[in-house]
Amino acid sequence: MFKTKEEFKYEFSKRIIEQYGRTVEESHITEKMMILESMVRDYASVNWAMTKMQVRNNHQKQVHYFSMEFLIGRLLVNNMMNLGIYDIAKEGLADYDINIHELEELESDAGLGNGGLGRLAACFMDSLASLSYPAFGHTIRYEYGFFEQKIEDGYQIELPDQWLRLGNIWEVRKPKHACEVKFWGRVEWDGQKQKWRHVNAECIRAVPYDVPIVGNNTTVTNTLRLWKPEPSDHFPKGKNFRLYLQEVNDICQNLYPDDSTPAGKFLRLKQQYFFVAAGLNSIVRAHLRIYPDLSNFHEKNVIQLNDTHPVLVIPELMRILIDDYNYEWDDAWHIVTNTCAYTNHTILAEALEKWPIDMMQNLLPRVYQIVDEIHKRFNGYVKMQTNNDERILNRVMILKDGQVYMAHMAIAGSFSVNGVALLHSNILKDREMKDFSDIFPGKFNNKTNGITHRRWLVYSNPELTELLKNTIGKEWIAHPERLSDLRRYIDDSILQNKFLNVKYQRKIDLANYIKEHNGIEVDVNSIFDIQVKRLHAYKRQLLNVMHIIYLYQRMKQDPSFRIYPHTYIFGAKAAPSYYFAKKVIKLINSVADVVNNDPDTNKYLKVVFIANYGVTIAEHIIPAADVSEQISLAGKEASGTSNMKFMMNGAITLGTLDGANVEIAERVGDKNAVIFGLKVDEINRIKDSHSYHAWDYYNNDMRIRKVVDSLTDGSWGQSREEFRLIFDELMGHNDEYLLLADFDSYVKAQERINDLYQNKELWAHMCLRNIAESGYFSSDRTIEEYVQDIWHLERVKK
Ligand code: DL6
Repeated sequence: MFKTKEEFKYEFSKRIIEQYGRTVEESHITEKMMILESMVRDYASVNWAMTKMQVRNNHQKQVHYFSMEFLIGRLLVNNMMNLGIYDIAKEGLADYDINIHELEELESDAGLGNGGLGRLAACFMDSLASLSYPAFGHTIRYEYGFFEQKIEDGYQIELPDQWLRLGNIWEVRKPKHACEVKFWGRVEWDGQKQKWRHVNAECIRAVPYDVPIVGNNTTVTNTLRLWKPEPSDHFPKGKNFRLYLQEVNDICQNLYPDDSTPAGKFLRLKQQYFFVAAGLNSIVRAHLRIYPDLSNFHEKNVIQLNDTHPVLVIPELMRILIDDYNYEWDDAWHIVTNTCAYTNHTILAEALEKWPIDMMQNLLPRVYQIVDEIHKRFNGYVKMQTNNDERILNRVMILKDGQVYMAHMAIAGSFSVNGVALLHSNILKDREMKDFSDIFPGKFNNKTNGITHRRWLVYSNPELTELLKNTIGKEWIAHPERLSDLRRYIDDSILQNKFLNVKYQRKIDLANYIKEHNGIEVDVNSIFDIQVKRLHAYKRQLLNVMHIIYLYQRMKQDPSFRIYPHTYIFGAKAAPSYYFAKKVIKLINSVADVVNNDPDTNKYLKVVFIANYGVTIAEHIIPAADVSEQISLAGKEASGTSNMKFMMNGAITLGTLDGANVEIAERVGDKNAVIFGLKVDEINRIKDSHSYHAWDYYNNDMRIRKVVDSLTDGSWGQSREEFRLIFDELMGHNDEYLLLADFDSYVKAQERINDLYQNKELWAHMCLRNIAESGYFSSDRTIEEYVQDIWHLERVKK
């Protein structure tokens, strides 16, 4: 492999000639990009093969991270940086007059996810490899990512996200590890063998595509296994061929198909079982290549269930042990419950999955039988633990009201259940899942999320990284907690100025992006106040817009009232069938149209909606932020991870005491975050006593009334009905997420930001303090906690 620039250039030109029959100069830019990618992949493959061999030969325990999503983003720069070959490649390409950044821009984001849970999985994979722990990820090889968002006339339009348009050079198809996954059919008792058989099943072949996950500054390279469905050799007798092919393809077309119809629900369940069954099959086979049986399976494998989507691992592993390897129920249960661990990422009822029993029974007849048995035995256990308390039993049952409660099965079948921030874990333990934590004391724990500082600081903000290196050296790159070395310098005025200058450069970069993509000029000296995340009512983007409307109305009404110039920036995708969320996007864009074009106010106030928010765009946006909007209703955001990315890049959190904001605020101290709004216990009191009346706020606060009225009086250039849905959500449905209750304290928090920002010295001090305290939120710390408390792994041995 190349070690010098000259070797790189030789290899690069040789491959271009061999592959495309042209010289470097003659080749097309996409050809150059694909050759560069293939060189990096091959560079990594030696370590990849070695890692697999070392783990196997040393009989090491591995973690298998099962997740419906891995939002890995682009890999080219990440892999080159992690391998330490970025500079060689950059300089070698420059000799050919190729700007490496132009090649980087051609890579598409691997869109195998849609939000925090998927990006967390990707950060975890990066940290696992970089800390040299053996790990596998399992998911589906989706043909299309979540969706590509375009904004037309202010509305969100969804287009297919063709992330595989240029192929995916990182993946390696591994047909030898393919297996069959069975759906439909029925079960019958085989009296001779004394066991159940799944007959008349429709088989679908699962073929793995492996992607190397390259660690930083280590030879360890792990695997992300993407499962692709293909037609089976055992073609279902009598089935229409085209229909069968269609059904096979459907499994991997999209992440989260619309589940508002039974067909959509079936498809989601099919997807889940497909990758769970395939993943388990490959783990079991790999285990049996080393050990004579599966009795020590749990000593060599731990399976982390990323939310409820992969929870079918529990009955499927039981099925494999009992049906395929003749284990007795209790022995199988012992293995399963010592293998599986479950992470909960949300308490929102709609995200805690339940599947209709008849659906599971039809699609997965043998698996369902096992679920039923788990349910019965779990009931017995609960009765024993609770002195036959029927009320508790009713609340925790796995099968009830004709549905399978996946979270309940996850808790029953795992040895560990964790939340993703302290507050969230406590809410699970003390409120939402209290019955379970009483039944299983000790099973519940917290693992506060983290983000990989390599992607989110080192690679995406090289200017800040350079400044940090020049100030505190580079130990923090391998040991992010050492960012705390910065504490000593946060009052150094030279450093403060340098930091403000770096921020300014990044704001110019973002301003250029906005000019190019939105056609809006923004003032680089204004406060860049940014809210980027999925669009959801509980995240309260609407509160942010309401505040903008209030500022605009007040400036229009009172020429003596002016704010420090502010650019409010949003980025958010709304689920295609989530009408309220789509209306909020339309509202943001409609308000932007009016505000940005009003010469009375547009020196002070601009609003920008950046379309198609995703990993790559985030890498531009986050380093440019002055203010990080984290304004969910307290208790609803499990953790949040953009809050950590912003903090690490020196933005000030403007947030509620929700999710990991609580820990951020604790670490940076009251003075270095701007916290507002109702706290969880206050909200619980309000909700429990049904004492909240949105109309009282409307009637008693003129600001609120004017803002709310503007939704239906045509202020935003629309018909009066355009935003009726939003009005109804607030006033008709009594403002479920308490926006009106938090409005006043949000206005005050924004005023504090205004004041603080104008004191440059103080502001820079605050930003640097945030960076200095952000090491805790590296996913390296999170992974070490998972390793110590749950997974019990050792680093890959040579
Ligand atoms: O844990 C990762 C991430 C949290 O940071 C967010 O607070 C939480 O909303 C998100 N949860 C999901 C839930 N998806 N489902 N189901 O994405 O997880």
